[in-house]
Amino acid sequence: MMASHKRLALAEVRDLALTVLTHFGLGERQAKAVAETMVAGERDGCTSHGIYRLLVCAHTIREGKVVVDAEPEVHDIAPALVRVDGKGGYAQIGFEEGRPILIDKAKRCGIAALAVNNSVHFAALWPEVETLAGDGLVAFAFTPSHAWVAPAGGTAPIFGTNPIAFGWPRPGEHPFVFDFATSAVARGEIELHRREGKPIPLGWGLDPQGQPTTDAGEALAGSMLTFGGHKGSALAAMVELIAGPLIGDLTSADSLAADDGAKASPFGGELIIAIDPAGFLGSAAAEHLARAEHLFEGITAQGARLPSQRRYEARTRSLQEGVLIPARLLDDIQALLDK
Ligand code: NDP
Ligand code: PYC
Repeated sequence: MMASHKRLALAEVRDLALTVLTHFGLGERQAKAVAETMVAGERDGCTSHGIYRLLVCAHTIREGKVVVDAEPEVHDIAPALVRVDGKGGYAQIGFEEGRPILIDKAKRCGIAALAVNNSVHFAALWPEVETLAGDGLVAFAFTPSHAWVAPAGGTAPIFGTNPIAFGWPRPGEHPFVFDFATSAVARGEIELHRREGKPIPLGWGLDPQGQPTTDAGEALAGSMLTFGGHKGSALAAMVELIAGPLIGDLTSADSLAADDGAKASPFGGELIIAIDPAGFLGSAAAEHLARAEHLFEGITAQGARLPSQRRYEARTRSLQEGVLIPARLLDDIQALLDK
């Protein structure tokens, strides 16, 4: 094992996360839900959204940007629509509250959407689409963040890192899931490069003067770039629109303005859409889902891998062996408990 890393069992990661979150005054329900997403991030090798985020949560709570005892409020607004007002708490409990209603509506109407509003969001989206796909639904999730990303052809931040996640149910297999930022990479990944003093590849960001940079700190101070040039830029704009104004919530620019220099996690909304294959297909759904498997076979037969394959493999390993956490990160997390 690398001396710079320590191996922890997942139960130890969970205990550490709960200890820190409750130390900062986060209520029990939120602490549990938030800790679970961090454990899932570490377990699946998604370290930019694992327990590194304890540093971010501690700061966000200390800045007074989270309602620590928030209780989400459900608004059942239409047969296929549900809105959950997160009341200023973390988005995880908004999703937790809305999920069973979304599933029920999707199964009754064939398609349904959940808007989680007024929430603090720092998390990866794959846990949500994966669980919905596990319930047999095709799922999409979108959320804006803070205005950190320049549009293609521009040099000033306007978009958030705006992730898009998709989940597809597979009989007898883990769901097919992808989840990525519409920026070249998540901001958390650039933060991790900065912490480790590592350069970033060209194409991830511009310095404050609008010039390409390999310096993580300069890119964080300047602007991040979208993936795929104008294509990622258009998708980032779509996420702003459908998970901002469409659901009556903030854009990434609004979120950054509301942050007012606190450097806390983004605040706003998330849109989750669920489709029941049986809505279109009725009793033929199983036959068509089985047909979809040919697509996955066609990908893997070429030696290419499916998105989430790495994650599922990491999960199997972590459940047996635990996870390696950088010793410096553990020190920084422990130091939070002295504050
Ligand atoms: P990546 O660029 O690492 O891309 C992630 C996705 O692409 C995963 O589904 C991954 O699967 C898949 N993938 C990667 N390499 C391959 C490959 N060679 N073949 C097939 N599939 C591949 O992620 P990002 O840095 O863009 O985003 C990381 C996380 O950050 C996301 O979970 C996102 O939700 C989160 N995020 C959250 C935000 C928020 O506001 N809450 C904002 C921005 C990002 P695998 O996991 O198996 O490698
Ligand atoms: O890594 O880009 C990111 C991010 C923003 C909000 C949560 N994660």
